[in-house]
Amino acid sequence: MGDFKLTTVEEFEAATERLLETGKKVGADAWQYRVANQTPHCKFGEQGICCRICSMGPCRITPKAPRGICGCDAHGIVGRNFLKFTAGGAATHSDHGREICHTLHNAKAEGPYTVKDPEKLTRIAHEWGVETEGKDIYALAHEMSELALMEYGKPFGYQNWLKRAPEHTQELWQKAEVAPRAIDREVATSLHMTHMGCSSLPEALVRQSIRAGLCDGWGGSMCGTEFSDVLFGTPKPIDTEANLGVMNAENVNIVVHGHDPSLSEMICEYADDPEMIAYAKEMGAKGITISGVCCTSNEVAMRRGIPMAGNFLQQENVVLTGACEAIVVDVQCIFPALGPLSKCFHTKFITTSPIAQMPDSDYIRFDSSNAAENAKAIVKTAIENFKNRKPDLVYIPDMKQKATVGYSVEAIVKTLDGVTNSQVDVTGTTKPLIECITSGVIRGAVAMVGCNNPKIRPDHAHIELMKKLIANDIIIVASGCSAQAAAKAGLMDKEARSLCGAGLKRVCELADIPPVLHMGSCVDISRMMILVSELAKDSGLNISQLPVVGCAPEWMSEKAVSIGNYVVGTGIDTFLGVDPYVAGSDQMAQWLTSGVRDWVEAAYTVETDIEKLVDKMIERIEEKRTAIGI
Ligand code: MSK
Repeated sequence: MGDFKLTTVEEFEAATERLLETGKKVGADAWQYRVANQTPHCKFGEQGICCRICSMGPCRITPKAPRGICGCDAHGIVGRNFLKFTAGGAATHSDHGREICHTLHNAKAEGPYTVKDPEKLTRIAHEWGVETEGKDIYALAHEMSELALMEYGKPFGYQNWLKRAPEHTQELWQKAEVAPRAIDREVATSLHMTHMGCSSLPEALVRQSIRAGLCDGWGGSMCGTEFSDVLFGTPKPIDTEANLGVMNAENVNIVVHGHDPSLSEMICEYADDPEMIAYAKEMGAKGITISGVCCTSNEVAMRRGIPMAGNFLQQENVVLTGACEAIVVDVQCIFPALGPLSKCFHTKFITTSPIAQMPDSDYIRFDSSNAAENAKAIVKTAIENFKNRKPDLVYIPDMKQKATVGYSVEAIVKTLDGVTNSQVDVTGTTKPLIECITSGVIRGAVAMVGCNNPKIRPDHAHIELMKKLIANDIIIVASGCSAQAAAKAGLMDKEARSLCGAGLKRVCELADIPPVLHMGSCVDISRMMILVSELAKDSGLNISQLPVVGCAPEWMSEKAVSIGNYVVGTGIDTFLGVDPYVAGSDQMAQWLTSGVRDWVEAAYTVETDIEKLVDKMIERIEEKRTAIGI
């Protein structure tokens, strides 16, 4: 315990500097240089007041030109841009979910894709009113995947998963007309609304933004998470490691990057194959190390304990180590820069999805019908590339931390069963966690999510916020690149409990958990929606009354805006460290930071000063405690 020490952001930065030196030797570009080329950013774009949705423009709003050629004002332009951003994110997450449903449809007893959690599949089937008695599990998998795929295009009704929310929340959604219908419909309707000559009323655009977000979090993302668990297993606590030091200079290093676990699960499977390990030895390596970047990494870390090499802004660093034989990507958050960068080294940049095709990559198209042979081919390609390494370019920073990950809702409930003083049986519920919160041992919880963004010193906001929150007895659930920032720093090591306030420290000791719980990838924020719903039902409170807030201090993607909209839409106040391009419209800012509260009992706070951001979150949690008298 005494030796525990967090890795600092300064240490991360020193390691990156050293890697950039290697890059300079081979003429490599890097995001740090491109940021310098791209700043200062366009002020019109930053404020959301540039419109290019028809070819009369582009129109830009200034005091002298307050309306575009069609007459749309700044509020309409900002609103349409915000809704388009949301639709992009909702489409992306939901299409990932759709791919998982197709993979489930291809699952067979003989593999390569099998049902690893039949109990969960049966539970969901009962929830959806599907008869399971006497049914073969694969027949059920096919039936459920077809039903799930229908959620994308159902002509009538709302998302099936909405019934998981407390009744009060469902009523709010109906009343505010934000209950999401078919997933694809909400995306299409959003794009229809933002077409030239449709909506320019901020209220209407914000309302649809919330609904499109909800079709992601309570639709497509939930399909992605739940059916990934069915296919690959529901995560439970597992030990792993994080940061670039997980790469091994003596081994063939394969880095998986992106979001869809269908690919990475297969790669992990074949990298473990004795035949492949023997082949790697034949080629002069000692073995094979798989590690991950971004949310693919979160997926395989949560289920297999595969180490996490880094998060979003660290993706180039894995190539800069000179020790990466292959970076294998599926979809989302992949820098096209990896193509030219990999050409400066021996690294194979392998793209696998028709959705994410990039120049300077080797494209090995991957789908569930050829998964086994192509995963094997990819692993073999990496092994055969080991001999092409240039030893004088190899430098892996000696930097990694231990982490315990894998806190699905099921795992959290099970793990916290042990911390209750209750005289009645509360096992299998969230009541032990509620007791910790109502007694004040834990003051509340923060859902920390989202990316890195060069506008914010990378990882600094995530880590500093988390340190202050846990010191104030606020437990953290984290996902996406925020979770990886925590893991790299050491905040997912159980010994990080020494940094907590006395109450949270005691809970971490009793439950044997770290103070920051890894809940998965960005799609898995749907897990957090289920957790708050269970907390609300078990406590008799509304979600908006719980001392829980959401935070994305370094967000950058369209997906993050969609997430923000469904987190707010679920009744959770959400704090952003980067403005979502709405500064150009006071009306839009007013709707998002206050107006939406009348519909869903929560709203956004945007605060780019990280110190102030954390104080506002703590203040909000304490206000909520006071309001319910705890
Ligand atoms: S990977 S969306 S940078 S969290 Fe999910 Fe990270 Fe953000 Fe991509």
